[in-house]
Amino acid sequence: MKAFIFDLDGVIVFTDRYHYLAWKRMADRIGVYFDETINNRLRGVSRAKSLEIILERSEEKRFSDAQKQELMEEKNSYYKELLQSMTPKDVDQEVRETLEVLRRRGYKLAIGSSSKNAGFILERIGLTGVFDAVSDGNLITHSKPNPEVFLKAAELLEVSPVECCVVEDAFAGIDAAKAAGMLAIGIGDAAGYEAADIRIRSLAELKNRNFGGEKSG
Ligand code: B16
Ligand code: MG
Repeated sequence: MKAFIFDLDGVIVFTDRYHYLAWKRMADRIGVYFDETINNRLRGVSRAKSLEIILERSEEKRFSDAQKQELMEEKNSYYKELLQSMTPKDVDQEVRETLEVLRRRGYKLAIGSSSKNAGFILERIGLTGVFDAVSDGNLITHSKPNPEVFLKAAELLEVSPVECCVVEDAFAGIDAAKAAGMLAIGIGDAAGYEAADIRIRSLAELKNRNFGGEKSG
């Protein structure tokens, strides 16, 4: 293995509460029922697909593309307002340490996230310089479980897909990693997903395993 590709939300940092609050504010404004159970279905899912899931509960069934675009922009502006409160303290020490150890061992590190706000979040939490590449929702046309976001990360890192380990919390992300021909490591929700090649409870476990390809000396 030569590289690790990390999903962002649910692996490096936890912004699902902010996604929930922002979608809830939008849904309340247009009078559509939305709760935390429905929110669980949005994990790792693109913004457009998330909106589709929320609008399943709407009495008004026909929304034009322009209206959907506006609703997504409304949610995103609430979400970005909430992201403003994030600081480097939102990253667990264990996460920082693990990234540092993997880097010292000679692995390349990338982000593979569906989010179009990945760059902004990395800036807020002070991790911008830690990754050799950021593949995110702005670079792709197909969301997870399509492998595009991870294949793009491998391309940016200039490594072959079979040399990459993906760390993911969403089932769709594990499916995407497998479809990319990469080693899929499940954490959080995905630690209970049998399609994952390896299941871990905390990122620190990565330090205790040998993935091959480590720098000697
Ligand atoms: P945005 P990940 C995903 O991030 C989130 O888990 C998912 O809830 C969100 O809808 C998606 O990003 C798109 O985010 O609206 O910021 O573009 O887990 O792939 O890092
Ligand atoms: Mg995720």
